[in-house]
Amino acid sequence: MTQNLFDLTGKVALVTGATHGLGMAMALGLANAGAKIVVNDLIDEKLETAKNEYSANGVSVTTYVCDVTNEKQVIAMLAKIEAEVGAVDILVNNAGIIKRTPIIDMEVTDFEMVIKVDLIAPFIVSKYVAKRMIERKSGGKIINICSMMSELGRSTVSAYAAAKGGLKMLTRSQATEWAKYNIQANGIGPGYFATAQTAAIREDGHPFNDFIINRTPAARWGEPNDLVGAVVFLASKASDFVNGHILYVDGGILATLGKAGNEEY
Ligand code: NAP
Ligand code: GCO
Repeated sequence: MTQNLFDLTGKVALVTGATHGLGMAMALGLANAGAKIVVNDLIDEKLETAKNEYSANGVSVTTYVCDVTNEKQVIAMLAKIEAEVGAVDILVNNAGIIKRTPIIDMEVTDFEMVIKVDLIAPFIVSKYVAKRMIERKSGGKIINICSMMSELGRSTVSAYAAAKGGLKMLTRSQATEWAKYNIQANGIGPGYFATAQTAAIREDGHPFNDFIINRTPAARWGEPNDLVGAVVFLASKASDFVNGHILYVDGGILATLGKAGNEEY
């Protein structure tokens, strides 16, 4: 019988911050591949709303209030997940924030907060998830959500780029230390996607919208569902020999210098 390399039946997937946006789309994709889904967020009301949206899509999720930057809360949440749902087999470090401010004007506290959520939190959650995978001898999957800013700089997003660049190298470090335990640590690098996080630079005729359409060979913003194939691949047996890889889902942005207008010369 042909083994279904992409079947996640019986696996427990934690997708951090997945009450909407890219996290929810990835969680729904993992559920449709058979995984049991766990979602955390900072605010219980958002989790309740999200639970209804998941249910409307035919997916039952278990939710926990947890600030992923708080080590004690993460340890407590993971213990509850293991007791109530099962030990985490697939971790998607999706939770993230961004602050768009020129370096000269950025408060140190703002820089620190972005680093805390986008880099230190994935370190914390991955550390305790991987510890249980090693103790259980279960193997597992760590998937860190990186960014174009893992490779490129852009004005006003220095903290975010520093965090996402660091997250790329944390991914490779996790792969180096954990591959021998059959834990595959990889990343997904979304291009520019239409979510709440980019609304401010995409909507109401913002000039950045035209820039991205021109800068992206696919000539469109990504839609959250564009990430489902990548996350199911990296969560499944199909990627058991893939380690430390950042899979960019960017419509071709990183493949090109870009173009001025519609020239073809
Ligand atoms: P989003 O709409 O801003 O959602 C981020 C989620 O993370 C929210 O649910 C947020 O919860 C949660 N979160 C933030 N801080 C948290 C904390 N301390 N503890 C727990 N949850 C926390 O972002 P998105 O556009 O869906 O992006 C999701 C991920 O993809 C982020 O890591 C982002 O950097 C990355 N990414 C996005 C794009 C894009 O174009 N949109 C491209 C590349 C990478 P609250 O709503 O309660 O604050
Ligand atoms: C920005 C955007 C980007 C995207 C994404 C690109 O202000 O440049 O928010 O950072 O969120 O990370 O991959």
